[in-house]
Amino acid sequence: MDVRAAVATAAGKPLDVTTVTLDGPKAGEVMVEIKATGICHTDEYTLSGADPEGLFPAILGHEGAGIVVETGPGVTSVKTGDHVIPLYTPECRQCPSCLSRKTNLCTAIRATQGQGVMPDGSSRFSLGGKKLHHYMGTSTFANFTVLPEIAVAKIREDAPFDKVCYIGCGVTTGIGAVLNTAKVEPGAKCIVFGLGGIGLNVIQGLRLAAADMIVGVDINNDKKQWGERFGMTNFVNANDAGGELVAHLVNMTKTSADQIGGADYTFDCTGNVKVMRQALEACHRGWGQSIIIGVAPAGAEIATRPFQLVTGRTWKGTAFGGARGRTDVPKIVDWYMDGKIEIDPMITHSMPLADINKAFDLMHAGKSIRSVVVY
Ligand code: NAD
Ligand code: AHE
Ligand code: ZN
Repeated sequence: MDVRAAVATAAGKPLDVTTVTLDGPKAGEVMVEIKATGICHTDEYTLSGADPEGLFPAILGHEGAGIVVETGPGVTSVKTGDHVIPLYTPECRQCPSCLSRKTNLCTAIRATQGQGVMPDGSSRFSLGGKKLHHYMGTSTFANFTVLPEIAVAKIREDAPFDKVCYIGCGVTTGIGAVLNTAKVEPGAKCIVFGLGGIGLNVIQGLRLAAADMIVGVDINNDKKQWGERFGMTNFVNANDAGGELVAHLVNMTKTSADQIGGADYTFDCTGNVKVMRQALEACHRGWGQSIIIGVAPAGAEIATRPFQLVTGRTWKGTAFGGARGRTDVPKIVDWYMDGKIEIDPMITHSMPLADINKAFDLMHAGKSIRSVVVY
């Protein structure tokens, strides 16, 4: 069938909004009509050419919500008409990773997902008879897409697609990093580096966890009021502190009883490896944990003196906030519908698919928190 899609034809080029061909779902797959999709920094990262797994031509997008319109043979967990959020981290509940209970990183289809194809090795998308790659197993920059049934979370039907699509990545990643990965306890002192679409969700996760001190660090002063809106207690412009940023942050966390200082938990939400180092070194000696959320370009490496780890700091990473999609995403949708978490104010821009390139311009200019394409 013909569907409308934004095609990434080559690294660094604007997306080409056009009509492409989508084949129906095969065994174990479902076709979903995507009603809305957010644009995450990771889409920009892959489009820029910085992603070592980036493939072109491809249909990007991984932060969607929609309705199941067709199921392939053998599909049992969802049916036509179900409202769903596509999952770039699926949950098969059968692979060694799912069964380990130690990780959310299901490995059932990761290999083919990284090759831009469905689990049987073929693509459902084509243009003029030529294959288009899927992206992150989701390809939500098309108004219809095909996914394995293990890669959709069924959600309640009264949830608005143009808001809960953000739970498909940013909201779950930020809140999950706090609750699932760091397991922040009430009263904790925390620092969040990068107050964009992810960092603000870390901040609202920290508010849920009842953290005492929530320091936000950014290079854009406009982010001060954004952070405060969701519970940030202090703001630091990294450029104002210069080379003294880490010392400045450690000083801020000192008390009369604790002159060592340093945060209990820090979060990198920038993807910049220099910031990742600052985040680790701003942790408290003996127990501070730094959680890497940002995705860094091909070839980039993190560095620190091993002394930082010897003296009890821990470096951790998290993907999709450690969330098990089919289990946890419906609960996060409930949290939103019950008013426990906020989404609406963070969606600063919405647009039709035809204007999707504007979402990337707004992101580059630091003017948006989240842009959403509404189909
Ligand atoms: P964004 O562009 O909305 O926000 C990034 C923020 O970082 C901006 O406010 C920017 O001003 C700030 N920043 C840039 N350089 C900085 C510096 N040196 N010091 C402090 N702040 C700085 O991006 P986003 O959508 O919030 O994504 C953030 C990162 O998280 C990206 O790398 C993205 O790819 C990654 N990400 C990871 C996961 C995951 O599962 N691990 C999920 C989603 C996004
Ligand atoms: N292809 C990239 C991987 C980037 C990455 O780490 N992606 C995150 C999700 S970011 C969502 O906005 C992720 O899920 N990682 C786990 C995985 O299996 O990819 C690269 O850098 O190679
Ligand atoms: Zn994302």
